[in-house]
Amino acid sequence: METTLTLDEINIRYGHENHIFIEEKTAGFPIITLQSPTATATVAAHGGHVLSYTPNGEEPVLWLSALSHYKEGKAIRGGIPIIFPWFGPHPSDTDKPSHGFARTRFWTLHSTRLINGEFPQVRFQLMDGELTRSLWPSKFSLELVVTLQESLKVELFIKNEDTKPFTCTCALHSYFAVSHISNIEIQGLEKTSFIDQLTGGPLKVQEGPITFNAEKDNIYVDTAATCKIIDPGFKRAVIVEKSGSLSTVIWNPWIDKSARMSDFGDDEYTGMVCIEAANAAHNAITISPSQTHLLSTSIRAESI
Ligand code: TA6
Repeated sequence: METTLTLDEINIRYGHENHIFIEEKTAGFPIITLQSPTATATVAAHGGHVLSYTPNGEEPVLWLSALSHYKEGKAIRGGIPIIFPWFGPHPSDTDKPSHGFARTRFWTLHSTRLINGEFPQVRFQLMDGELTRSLWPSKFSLELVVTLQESLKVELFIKNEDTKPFTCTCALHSYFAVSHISNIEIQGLEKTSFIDQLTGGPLKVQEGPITFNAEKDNIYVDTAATCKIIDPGFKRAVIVEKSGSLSTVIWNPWIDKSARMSDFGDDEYTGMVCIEAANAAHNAITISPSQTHLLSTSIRAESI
């Protein structure tokens, strides 16, 4: 999005009446709204960050902290942060930002379109630059495509613009709204091996559906499985499909970790859970020059 355009000019160029419009949450913090016949989604240019996805007349499907920051350089707490080019703490330099830099930069609005006259789609881009190269030497381009149809589809195209291969870890770090963390279960990862980030140590194996009664921070590995949140309190299941991902991260901070995060309300942990389409740990990906890796997730809610 050219910063020289006024908001009105941006809406003339990229808006579609009743389906796509751009406004500013605060000055210089543009947010694009996508409206289909059955749902609404919003995406911030900052971080290429999907903020919300709400089927008409339903509870929001994605969770967003009431205490989130909305300013350049700070990751938004909730929605779908884009994690690139490393997942978690930097492997060797603790001075570098956790979860890489893609989620704390302004992305460029590339284009919008309306599919079949009713399903909105927006495309953002992020290219390497001086700052990113000071943190990670490789040349890259990221393209984010968000499409609102029967589901919310989020596609991250990771292209190697350099002359030699690069290896990265990445994730679509989705935060989901739930009625109460103690009353849900996550199906789909039964019998899957995982790294327990809280204890470290050898791989564990998931026995049965995932339930919660304490902090949980698991990286399930070598899995392309679809996950399903069963939420009796909201009388719904949330189906989380993915592609181009061999790790799934499941996280709830519970009480103590919530209290340590300034952008996370002390009691907010009861209303959220993360199911992240990732490539982490030994599922890191290596992309050859001029090649592109597609990481995507599709989300929808169904009544139960
Ligand atoms: O997704 C799990 C995780 O790696 C947790 O360890 C926790 O740190 C979470 O990401 C959020 O990280 P952030 O840097 O956004 O506070």
